[in-house]
Amino acid sequence: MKRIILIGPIGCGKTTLRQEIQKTTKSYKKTQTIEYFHDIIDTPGEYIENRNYYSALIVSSVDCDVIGLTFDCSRKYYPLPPNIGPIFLKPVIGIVTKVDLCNEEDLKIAEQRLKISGAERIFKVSSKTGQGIEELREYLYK
Ligand SMILES: Nc1nc2c(ncn2[C@@H]2O[C@H](COP(=O)(O)OP(=O)(O)OP(=O)(O)O)[C@@H](O)[C@H]2O)c(=O)[nH]1
Ligand SMILES: [Mg+2]
Repeated sequence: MKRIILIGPIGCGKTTLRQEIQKTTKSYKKTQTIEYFHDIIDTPGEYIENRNYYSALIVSSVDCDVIGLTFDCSRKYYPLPPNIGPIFLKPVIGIVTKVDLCNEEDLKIAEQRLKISGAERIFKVSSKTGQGIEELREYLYK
């Protein structure tokens, strides 16, 4: 199993994705602080949108096997810095979320942005339709 830390903008769907991966009941709650689970670390979007919190993300990522940079493809503004991946010293994957809301062009742009931030492999998921979730689960739990 690979323990993943989900990092991405406010409201991009990290917590919903965590609930989907863990197959637990979905309940909406804004993430206020870093939340630790045996298989996933969930972080608040504010932490990557505000440089002052980078060190907290780096410290938490030490307990993980992989960094999951997450971005909602329906969103135009992209707040993740280019080439942030290497600061974590761990493999980085990109997770494009909310693909149920996006067209091919949006998907391509989201994918490119995550690659520029340092993601090596890209997963495209929807926590609403379940699209792409099994592929991600397989990658994490195999
Ligand atoms: N259409 C659609 N909506 C989604 C999807 N995933 C999450 N959402 C919605 O997006 C909103 C924000 O989801 P969260 O999972 O709380 O986002 P987050 O990244 O954890 O946000 P923070 O905790 O604030 O950083 C909620 O209203 C979700 O229902 C998805 O795959 N498709
Ligand atoms: Mg959250």
